[in-house]
Amino acid sequence: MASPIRVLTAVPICDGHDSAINTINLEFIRHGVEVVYLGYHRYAEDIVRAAIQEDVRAVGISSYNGGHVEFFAEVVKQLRKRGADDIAVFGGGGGTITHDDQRVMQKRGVDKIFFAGTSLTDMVGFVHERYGKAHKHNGRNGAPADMKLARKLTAIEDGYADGTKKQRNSKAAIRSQRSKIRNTKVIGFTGPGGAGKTTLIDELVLRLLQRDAKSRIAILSHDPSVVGAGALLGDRATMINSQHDRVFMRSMATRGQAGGLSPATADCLQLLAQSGFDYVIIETVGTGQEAMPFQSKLVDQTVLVMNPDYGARLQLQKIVMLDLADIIVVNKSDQDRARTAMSEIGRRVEQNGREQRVLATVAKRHRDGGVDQLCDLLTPLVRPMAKTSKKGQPK
Ligand code: B12
Repeated sequence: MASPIRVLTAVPICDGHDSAINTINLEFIRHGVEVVYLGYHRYAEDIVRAAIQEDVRAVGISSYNGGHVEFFAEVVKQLRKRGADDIAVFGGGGGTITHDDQRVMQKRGVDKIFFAGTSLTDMVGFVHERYGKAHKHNGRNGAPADMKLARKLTAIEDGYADGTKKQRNSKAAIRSQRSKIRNTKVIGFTGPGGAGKTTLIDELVLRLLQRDAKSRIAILSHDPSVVGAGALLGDRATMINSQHDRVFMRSMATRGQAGGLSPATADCLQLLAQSGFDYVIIETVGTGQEAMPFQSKLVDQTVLVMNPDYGARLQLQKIVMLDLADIIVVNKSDQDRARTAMSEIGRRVEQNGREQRVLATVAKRHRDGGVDQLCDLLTPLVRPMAKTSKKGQPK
């Protein structure tokens, strides 16, 4: 089976009209398209970086607040400048984009504008017809590193989709690939949907970027899908700090695999780790009580992110990751139930008799002390704020 069509959608800077694109996203997904949604109020530069890293076939822009002629043309220009002229640009903006505007925009390289009154069926049909076939890359050696890496990740995903690649999930295979990538720290984030994993990762990325002016970070973010179907790959819409040239982010659909990751995750992880990143962060889909996504030493450290509101205390006995995670984060700890949650979870992991840390965070809050602590725990060797003993040795 061929991989689904991947497109990226976004709303331009200074524009909060996201209702149209949300409707269009859902329709694309229902018709087998993997949609990487970047959200609203986005710079042309962020759209172009994301489109290249995600290796999408086209970028769909929904614009209502004016400036569309310049904005669409800027996206086309920057894509061309970065050698990604095979990524098409299309979109709409109801009555705010006139037919005269469209003529100018098409002269500047925009593929297609949809006007008010076009049916969703017509738009879906256009995407399938125009972007249904994979890019023919021109194989230029000068392609930027991000683009080369993005295309290799696509090739891995395609290999699993068409059956030419089989999952290497044996413990020995994973151990051998991990031993080749010692310089990269791999951190796995998991936890139920809505606990704030993506926001927490974004805040962690901010700290990692600030602490080491040269560090490069990769993020592999997963969202659920069934085999051959579409998916909303929406984690980028939450990311603010991760829209950065030192961050390479890739959104992956699970494509039918249960447990929180994709069949291609281990191979993609290996490729990223061999590509010189200092940190690779893996985010699973929102998981259930039984999930154990990071088996066989796939990652160096695991972080379980929880909501303070998980139900009765008995529920904690059933969450397998509470036995396995290195760090348990109770996010949204500004909520009333957080103190109880911290104490119940603390007592639950005490029973495991191994070194596990329980932290409270409010990831949505700027400069949150809990997120600082998490960053310290994950980066003990580079931490400039490390507490030292009297002898000057790190504690
Ligand atoms: C809904 C709406 C809002 C909602 C937005 C809710 C939301 N979260 O999106 C609210 C009430 C919040 C709002 C606020 C504002 N709005 Co308003 N809003 C609209 C409205 C009524 C509809 C837009 C819409 O969603 N249409 C539904 C879509 C599905 O249909 P469509 O627009 O016809 O689009 C078709 C195609 O173009 C295509 N399409 C659209 N996008 C894309 C993208 C892709 C990839 C593809 C393939 C196709 C495609 O899909 C449709 C197919 O039929 C328009 C007026 C209008 N009738 O268009 C004003 C309008 C866009 N808003 C306007 C203004 C001025 C504002 C405000 C600045 C008002 C204010 N002073 O506060 C704020 C700005 C908010 C912000 N943060 O940016 C103006 C813009 C004027 C301009 N550009 O010159 C408009 C045109 C109203 C007007 N006539 O004055 N707005």
